[in-house]
Amino acid sequence: MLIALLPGDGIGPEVIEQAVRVLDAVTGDALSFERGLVGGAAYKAVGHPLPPETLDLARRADAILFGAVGDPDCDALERHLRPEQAILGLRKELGLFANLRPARLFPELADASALRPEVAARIDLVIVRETNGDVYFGEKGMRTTADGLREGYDIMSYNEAEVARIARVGFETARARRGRLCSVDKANVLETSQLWRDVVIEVSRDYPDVTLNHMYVDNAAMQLVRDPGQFDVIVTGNLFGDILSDQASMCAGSIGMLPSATLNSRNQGLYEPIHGSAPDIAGQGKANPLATILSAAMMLRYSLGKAAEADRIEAAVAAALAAGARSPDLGGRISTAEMGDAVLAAL
Ligand code: GGG
Repeated sequence: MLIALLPGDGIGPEVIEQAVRVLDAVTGDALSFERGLVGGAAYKAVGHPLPPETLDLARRADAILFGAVGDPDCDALERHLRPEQAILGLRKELGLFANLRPARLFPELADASALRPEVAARIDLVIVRETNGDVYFGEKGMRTTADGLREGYDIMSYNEAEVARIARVGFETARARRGRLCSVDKANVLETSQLWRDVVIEVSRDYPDVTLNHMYVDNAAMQLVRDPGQFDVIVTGNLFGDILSDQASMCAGSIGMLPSATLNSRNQGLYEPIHGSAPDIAGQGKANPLATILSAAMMLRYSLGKAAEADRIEAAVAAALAAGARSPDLGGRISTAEMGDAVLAAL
């Protein structure tokens, strides 16, 4: 099975290296890895954040393991050349529309959560984020108003087919868990959200066994901190999901802990930590590789049919934490490689 390894920028290569060590340990020689350039690293090497060779590799691969993109050296570039365009381009080109972001608190990390321990203990949810539409892909630009003011715009749009297919992923995910789906929108203000709500209700007729409720995104942000235990699965749009999942990560201890899978209709997947490239700590061995290691476990489960191996990795992460392994984001001092060692030792 071919895995496209796209380490990217900043801490991306460091965390990917640890995930590959863990994958090698649990799968033997069942996986072959081919590396590709992506993000700022690709721009600097060949002048584009998503070179055709990388796109070709991603298309050929059974799954993609992605690090992170983002590089302050590229801040002044035109938007289409910025590192972040690589992840947006991969999602669009491969039709990767369903981003699953599980957030749960490993019991050993209760002290690392931003919440009171008794509240944090209840967090165990999945955010299903749509990743092919919304303001990320609508028409955008810069213009000058009649008064001579610069004006930026990003059009937010969703059509009913896009909403229906992500809603189905939300319902299916909820059906396989505790049977509760919360659809998050801003239907009191946005036309896209009104359509979103209408379509989610239409799709819900096929899922009578799933309990559906709706929540405005501002309320959802507040409720995530007040009582995250009320959520099972949240389905929402691209922008709201991006923001809410970063918030959920701090409830679960650290943004360094949250993995993700982004799937297309062929179940091909891109797997990545939800965190970005963290240029401020790049190259210092301070990054927590667990979100990437847990993303590798999701890859084994969702795209490669290796659920037992995925279980082993997740159990080893829990055991490493139970044995006291803590990177700086979790209040400890061990390095990126030492965290990888701790997971390997626990396997
Ligand atoms: N590994 C996640 C990552 O690299 N994030 C950087 C980023 O800009 N992401 C945009 C997005 O997730 O929509």
